[in-house]
Amino acid sequence: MVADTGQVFRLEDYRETDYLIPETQLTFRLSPNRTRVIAELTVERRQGTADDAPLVLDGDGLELAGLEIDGTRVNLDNVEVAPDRLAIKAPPRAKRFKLRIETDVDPAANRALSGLYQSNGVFCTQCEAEGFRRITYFLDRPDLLSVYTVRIEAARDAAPLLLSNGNPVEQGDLGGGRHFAVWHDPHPKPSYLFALVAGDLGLVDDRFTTISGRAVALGIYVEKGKEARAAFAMDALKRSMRWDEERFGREYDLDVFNIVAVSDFNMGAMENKGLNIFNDKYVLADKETATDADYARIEAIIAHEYFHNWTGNRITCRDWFQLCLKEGLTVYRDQEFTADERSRAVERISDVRTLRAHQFPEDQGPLAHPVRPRRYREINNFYTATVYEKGAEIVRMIRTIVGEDGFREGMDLYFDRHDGQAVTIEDFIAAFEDASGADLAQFALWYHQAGTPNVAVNASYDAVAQEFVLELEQSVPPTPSESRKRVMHIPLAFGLVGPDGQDLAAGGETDGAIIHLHKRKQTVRFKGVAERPVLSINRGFSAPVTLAAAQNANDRLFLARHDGDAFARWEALNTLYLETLIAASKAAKGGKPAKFGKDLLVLAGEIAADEELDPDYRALLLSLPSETDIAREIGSNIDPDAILQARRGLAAAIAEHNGERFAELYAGLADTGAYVPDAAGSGRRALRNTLLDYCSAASSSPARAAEQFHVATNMTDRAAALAVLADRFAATPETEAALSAFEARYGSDAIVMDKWFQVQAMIPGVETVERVATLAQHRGFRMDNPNRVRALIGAFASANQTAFNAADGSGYAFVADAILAVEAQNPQVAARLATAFRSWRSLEPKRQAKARETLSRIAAKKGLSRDLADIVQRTLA
Ligand code: B3K
Ligand code: ZN
Repeated sequence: MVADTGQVFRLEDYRETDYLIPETQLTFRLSPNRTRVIAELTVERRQGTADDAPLVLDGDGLELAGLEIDGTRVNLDNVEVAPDRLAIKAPPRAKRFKLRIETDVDPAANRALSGLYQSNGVFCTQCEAEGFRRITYFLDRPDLLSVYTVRIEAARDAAPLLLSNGNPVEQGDLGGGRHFAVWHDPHPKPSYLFALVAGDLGLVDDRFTTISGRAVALGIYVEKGKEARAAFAMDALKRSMRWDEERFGREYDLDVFNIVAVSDFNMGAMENKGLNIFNDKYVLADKETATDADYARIEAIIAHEYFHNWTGNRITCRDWFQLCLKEGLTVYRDQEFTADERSRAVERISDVRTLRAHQFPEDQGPLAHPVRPRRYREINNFYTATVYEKGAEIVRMIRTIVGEDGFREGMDLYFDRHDGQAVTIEDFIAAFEDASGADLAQFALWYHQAGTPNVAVNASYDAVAQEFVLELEQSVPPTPSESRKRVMHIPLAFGLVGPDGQDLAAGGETDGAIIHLHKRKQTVRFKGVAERPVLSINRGFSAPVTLAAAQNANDRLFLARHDGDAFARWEALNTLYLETLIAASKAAKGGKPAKFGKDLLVLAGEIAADEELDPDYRALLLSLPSETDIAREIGSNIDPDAILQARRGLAAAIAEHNGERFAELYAGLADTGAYVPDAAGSGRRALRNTLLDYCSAASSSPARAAEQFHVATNMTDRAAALAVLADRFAATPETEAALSAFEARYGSDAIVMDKWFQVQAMIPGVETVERVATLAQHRGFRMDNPNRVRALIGAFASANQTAFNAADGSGYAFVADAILAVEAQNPQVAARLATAFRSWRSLEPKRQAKARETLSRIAAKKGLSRDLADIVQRTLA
């Protein structure tokens, strides 16, 4: 564990290295407790490097076992050796020399899951961001590109499979039960993309022929016996490869592409060149064990990691401040892939919901940072929703500004210009400016200023002058990174919707249907408008902003029925729900019953039955904002119990008003054909399960949900029914019976049992604190497995508003203890868990005090890791 030293890394301190390492040869003599790593590096003095410049390599917890230069053992008097550093004071003056470094590492003891470790006995690696330095001393930074040749030696029984990046070149026997394999990756790459896997795994193989005719052997390796569950991932991989050729003109560039699924993994997956390593929950799926949502995540993550081959690997980041260069862009690409493969409208709404749920609170709280940060203490804490999701929104806005063709030309220029380089956000922006002639100087502030901009919109119509006038005003709230903000370029797609529901020809001072807000205040006039239109603004969520638009409920109801933009239509309804829920939670806080206007209840009934709308879109239209969504909109002095009560109240009111209709629709959507996890099949199930939730909201009986649980023929319907039972009928025998049946059936399948842990962690109410504490003692739970921790502790802390924020502070105390227990083995996962506290200042005063106390207790602990100290100190600041 890297203890906190308080050191801060700054963007402006970037310097090129004095030395290059054009070639890297690695030999691994694998053994669980003592693996010898031999690194033979070709080191080259960069032109202009001072004669006496030392060669300083990064390490992390390393033990040096040997050091030679050009075949001669190095006198250690001229070397500074520490676990985190190897400094050769006077390297040879020659242009090139060979450096041979031997280190010993202990993969079995590595529970931080960074560097070389073991998962279920399989050797594997995770090097991004700074894990390679836990394997050998190196210039472990993304701008140092090297060509790797890797030789792996291992016991044949334990590890018949030996994989690394690139193409296989040789394999053979070593006698004594050991064997070896050699891999060569011709593409120069940074160390964070290095990977190795050795173990005994099952294989699913296939072939792909690229557009220019290159034959690629595809392999997905999973735990033996689970091969059938990798078929969907393989299909998603082939579709991703084809899509990148068609949409971005990007072809694959090696003879093999391998994916390995492991059960102990700190995040979703990793894009190592030619050898992606995945968290097994994002590979394995069949209808008995995975939900539609799981299938969709698998497809998106397989695509995301594959797309990194060009956006991240062929063109990488100059330094870690540029992380969004690969992550924001690759998220944008995977979102477009899903939109093309499934439903564009549903994908956009889902992406916006994710952005609001994860990025907005980050941007509005103590952890806010620019999409391209200027300083960090621990880079792993910057793999955030801001870098990923807001980063993707910026790319989307560039496309809106330069247009579809300009965007493709800009991307092509970026690929042509920078293939094989490590570059910056400035290089990325320049490609679009040069290809399209657009001036993106003001727009670039999106990368540099944190905080969610707000746009106040005031619309007025003058019937006599036949003029519609829009007054817009932008503001960006102060954040820890910048107290004063500059005026941004905000592209707002819009429409003026006439009484017949059709858009009026826009005209006015706009670029087609986009208003480019460049100034703090801007007025836009539309002349010759014969009748008062209804304004639909920020269509498609063209800019990631909050809007303060005074619009009456009738106009919102009108848009919710008629807006031609599918996103804006959903948004109008969502805003109505939010306004209603905020009013109801205020009432609940004051101990008064809520009143719900009939219009909204009627509209929900109409939508549910509207056969012209796709079922998945209908399901989204019917989904109420989550408790966290409502809390975020309220913003301050939050009482989670009042929010829960309001949300329950509105759901019941909608359900009671539409009781019979919902029950009939629910029955009519019953599963008939075979299970297909595509947009059509999953849409139908999503709508039906949304209706199950409503029908249960209006009933005091768990019978319907229990019935669905027991007759379900797929995990989507089974898990949805279990969620309704747990959420609404936690204390009933039906729910206990369903939980027991689930455990009896899936007890030995860890990734399925995560659903069982999670569904219980989310049961509203303070009693859940005790339930979760008991579940943490369950034989299937392990504090050293990130999936288990996220399913139980993570879900509890980030999604269970009433229990985590229990007024007596017991939820906070439990999570704090869990964070410290996790930290002892895995600081990265502990730090991520701690971000659940980021919105503590928006709570009502009593809860705030409890949260502050708890955070201070963590902060006061001696010897905190850099990861956790960074998060906790920023959260308290
Ligand atoms: N690039 C990895 C994330 C690495 C996280 C390191 N803490 C997965 C991805 O974004 O595709
Ligand atoms: Zn990524």
